[in-house]
Amino acid sequence: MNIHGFDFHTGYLDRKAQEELVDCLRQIVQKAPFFRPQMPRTGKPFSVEMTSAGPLGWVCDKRNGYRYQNFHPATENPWPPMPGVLLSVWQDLTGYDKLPECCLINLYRGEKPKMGLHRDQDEHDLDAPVVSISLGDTAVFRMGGKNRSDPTRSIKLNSGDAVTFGGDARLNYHGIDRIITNSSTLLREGGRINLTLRRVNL
Ligand code: MD6
Ligand code: FE
Repeated sequence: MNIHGFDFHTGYLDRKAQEELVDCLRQIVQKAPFFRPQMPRTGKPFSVEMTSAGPLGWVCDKRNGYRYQNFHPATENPWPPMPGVLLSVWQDLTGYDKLPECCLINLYRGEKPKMGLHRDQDEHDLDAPVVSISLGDTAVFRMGGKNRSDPTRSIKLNSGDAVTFGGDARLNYHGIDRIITNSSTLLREGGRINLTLRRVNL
């Protein structure tokens, strides 16, 4: 991959590590259930469900838009702690001197879930990379450039793949076009889970 700051680690987690991570996520989701965010202003529901772990979680609704907050929007409880294994992944892939504060958990399941072209720009610390881990069904990921109209390329993200977005690529546009149903046996209920680890505060 020749985009500076965009690193693609194919097969980063082996099957056993993926299964252990899924067990860990089940415990998180018991305490912090998936919810369906809404677009700012229009209130249109996302096709993806979300939850978070760590001191901060990313939420979005019609009234208050995109933001990080320290409690779950439905239970109003603090988010479950960041799993230690994800702190190790962060250290290994980024070597960054500050810890990630949010593990955003995206669930792609049901009728044609996708995520439109966007930039991750709600964080204050834009020097910190974003680390993404894919679990379950393969995703067709779209990688763009600094402007929405820049050329894009399509990349398949398989279960166990990790991607880091840092440096010049930190604010590049990207999205998920579609999920290839039944391409993985990892998740009993099917679908795909994506984790993104983020440092939010400076
Ligand atoms: C996803 N990923 O893979 C969506 N954001 O489901 C993202 O939006 C993303 O993969 C920032 C950095 C890496 C990512
Ligand atoms: Fe993103």
